[in-house]
Amino acid sequence: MSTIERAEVFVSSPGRTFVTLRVTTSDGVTGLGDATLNGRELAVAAYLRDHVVPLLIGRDPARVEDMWQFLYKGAYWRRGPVTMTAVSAVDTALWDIKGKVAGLPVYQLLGGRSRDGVLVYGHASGTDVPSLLDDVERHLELGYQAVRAQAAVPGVGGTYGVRKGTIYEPAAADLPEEQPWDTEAYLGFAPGYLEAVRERFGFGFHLLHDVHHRLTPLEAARFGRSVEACRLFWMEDPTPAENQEAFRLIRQHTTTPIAVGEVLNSIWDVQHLITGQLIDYVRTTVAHAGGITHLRRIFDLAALYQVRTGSHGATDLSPVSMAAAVHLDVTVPNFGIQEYMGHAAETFEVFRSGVTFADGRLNPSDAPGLGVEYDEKAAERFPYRRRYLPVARRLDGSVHDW
Ligand code: CS2
Ligand code: MG
Repeated sequence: MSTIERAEVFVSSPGRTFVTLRVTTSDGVTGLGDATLNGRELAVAAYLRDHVVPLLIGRDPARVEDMWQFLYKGAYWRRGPVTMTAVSAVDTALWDIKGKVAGLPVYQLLGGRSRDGVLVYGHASGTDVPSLLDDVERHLELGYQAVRAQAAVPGVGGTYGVRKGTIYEPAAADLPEEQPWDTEAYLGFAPGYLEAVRERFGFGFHLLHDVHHRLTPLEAARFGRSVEACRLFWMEDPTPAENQEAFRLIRQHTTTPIAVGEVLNSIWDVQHLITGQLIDYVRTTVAHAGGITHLRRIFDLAALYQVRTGSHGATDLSPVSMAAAVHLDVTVPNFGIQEYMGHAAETFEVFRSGVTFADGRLNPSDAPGLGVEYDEKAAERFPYRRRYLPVARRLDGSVHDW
């Protein structure tokens, strides 16, 4: 029987910081997992190196479900982003190994294709409405059939989601950048630029928007109602999701679809949202919600309630978890859409991925496993850089949800 012989944790910053787990079996088969948690990367690296890796050595890599239960229940302390990102990385690496041993791409182990490609959405943004419209046009010309639109709110510096340069990266400073936030200014401005997108480009593509946890439930209800004529594919994270019941109030006032879940990391964190049909898309990911094994459970629960998938796919999810996401997306019956923000060129000097983009869709590699390679030699050229996500403060100086 093959056993796990080695498990290495790599922290490198090619374009941005990533934490990558590589598991190697006694037969020399390797598997990769993404253990990146934006702004808290070293916490997961330490959790893996100091607490998880010693448990992996000598175990059977084929026992993926057993390993998941062993790491989840064996920790005693339940859930949380650090623990679940570490569990996710191990799980993903074992699925990669399982595919390589079977000589099959992971999606074939998950039931085979249900669709010919994975619909994705890209991120259009602008410092003002004209530059946003130009960026939406650029994405449509690139073949995207779905585009997220975010614009800076006049007078509110550092508004969420506005790209600086070619790749959007919010974790840009060695200490948290403190950004002002003004809900009234946002509520008075954002509906207008979403209407401007529809006026300029029509309804022949999906338009998405990320509120990014910034509103109270009633403000979110007001926002959702104000943009109903824009026919959004979804409004994302309209209010913080710790209080899952809060979404019922939003639901009572607007038919704008709701997407939640990127900051959540277990089926229990989205259970009420799904079973109460309080959301339309669940955004949990391979990287943060327990890997392929647990994310499949979340997606299957969602399918019972006609909630579709809409996994997070920002730059801080590495090409490893993006590849795993596409393997899962291409198989699940209740797939909705996959976020695809892309990565910097330096990232692909370290990660070689077989995922392909064409006509607004992604497809997984047909290589055995996930179809991703990690070049640790190249990674040495990109030493770790500490970066924090910003912190938002209201105009009175009090901390707000960023
Ligand atoms: C955003 C993310 O892509 C999204 O939907 O919410 O960019 C998020 O801000 C980052 O992933 C945080 O690291
Ligand atoms: Mg988001």
